[in-house]
Amino acid sequence: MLMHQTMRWYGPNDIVSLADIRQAGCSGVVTALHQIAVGDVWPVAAILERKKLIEAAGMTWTVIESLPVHEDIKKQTGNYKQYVENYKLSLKNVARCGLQVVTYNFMPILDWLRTNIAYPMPDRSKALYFERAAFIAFDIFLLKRPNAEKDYQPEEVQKATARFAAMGTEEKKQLSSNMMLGLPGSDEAFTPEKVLAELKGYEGIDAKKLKQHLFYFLKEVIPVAEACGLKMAIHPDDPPYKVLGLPRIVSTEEDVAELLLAVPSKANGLCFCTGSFGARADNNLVKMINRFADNIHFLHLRSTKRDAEGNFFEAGHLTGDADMYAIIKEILLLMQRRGISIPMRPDHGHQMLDDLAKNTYPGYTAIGRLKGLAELRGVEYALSRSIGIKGLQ
Ligand code: CS2
Ligand code: MN
Repeated sequence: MLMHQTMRWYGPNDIVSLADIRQAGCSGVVTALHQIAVGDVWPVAAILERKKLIEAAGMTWTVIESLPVHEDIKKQTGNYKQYVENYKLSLKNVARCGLQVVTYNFMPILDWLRTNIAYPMPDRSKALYFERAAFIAFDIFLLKRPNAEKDYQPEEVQKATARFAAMGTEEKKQLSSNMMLGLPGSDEAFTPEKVLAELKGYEGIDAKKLKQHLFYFLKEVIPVAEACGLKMAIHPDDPPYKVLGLPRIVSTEEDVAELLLAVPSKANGLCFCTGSFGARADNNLVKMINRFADNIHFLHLRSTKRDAEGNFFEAGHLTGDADMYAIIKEILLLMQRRGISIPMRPDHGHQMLDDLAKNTYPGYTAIGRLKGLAELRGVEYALSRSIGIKGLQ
């Protein structure tokens, strides 16, 4: 068995077409109904309409990314019980339409964060970059989060102060807009005022409390997923640690072990993202794949390059800190053991070649992801032959 090759597609408005995805060698598409407000039920008609588009392009839609979790559920405020019921109904509807894997994440308020979404690489392609000093400067001097400096070491505050003093108006504007990028697939950006207001809603919610809210959510929805043959796949935090004073609770091996234990079921699964987990040096990716093998239902393969200052950028899929050879080997062995083909997508690609002249969604260019997927496919092909696994899918 080999990985089921897919790519994320942001729907009919995506500058990347379904034909591009198919020509990149994919047989599957990962997408979501981004036009439906977070928390509302996904109607069967809308699911089937999207499914039909993908099948007409000669591919299958098996993985949803994401069926988003409403903030009220994460905070257990407002109509959270109704939103949980809506989530269950959406699960039943997607199962009725033949979908199999549902990705989601439990990051409070914001989603993945980068300080620079056009970081120049030596070959003049552009990457996503997280620069710690710039991030802290944004938190203290642009977002102006009350008491933000208390979350950092004095020398880090000094570095951020110097970094901010060296920024021109344009760079400060760009930093703010990068940090306020909307949820993947939504074109409505956050504003610092909105984030500050939302942050208030998390006062008193520490990692322990947020985990309780996640485990409550899982106890409610996993039995429904199980009953309709769906696999839930939670995506880890990106970056994988506390940001803007907000707890992030799916960052480490122990976080994953706890949430899988909260509701022991194959349906309570993981989207193993080597980029998100790999942004921490203390996450041993191969060990985690081995430990959570039976609950890995979706793979994001990408590789970040970290430095000692806590900065990281998206390296090429084979040239970052993630040992892609060992990772893909572990995945091949676990797929043989389980007798299944796990869907995989090349996460984040560089902006390169013709895409440099296009207005692409950061990290989701056609050519950069095609390059990454081709490299990953090559590693899988060579490994599968060397460990005696038959043929390419
Ligand atoms: C990416 C994101 O951050 C990542 O690794 O895969 O697009 C991620 O998929 C979303 O932020 C959460 O699903
Ligand atoms: Mn990912």
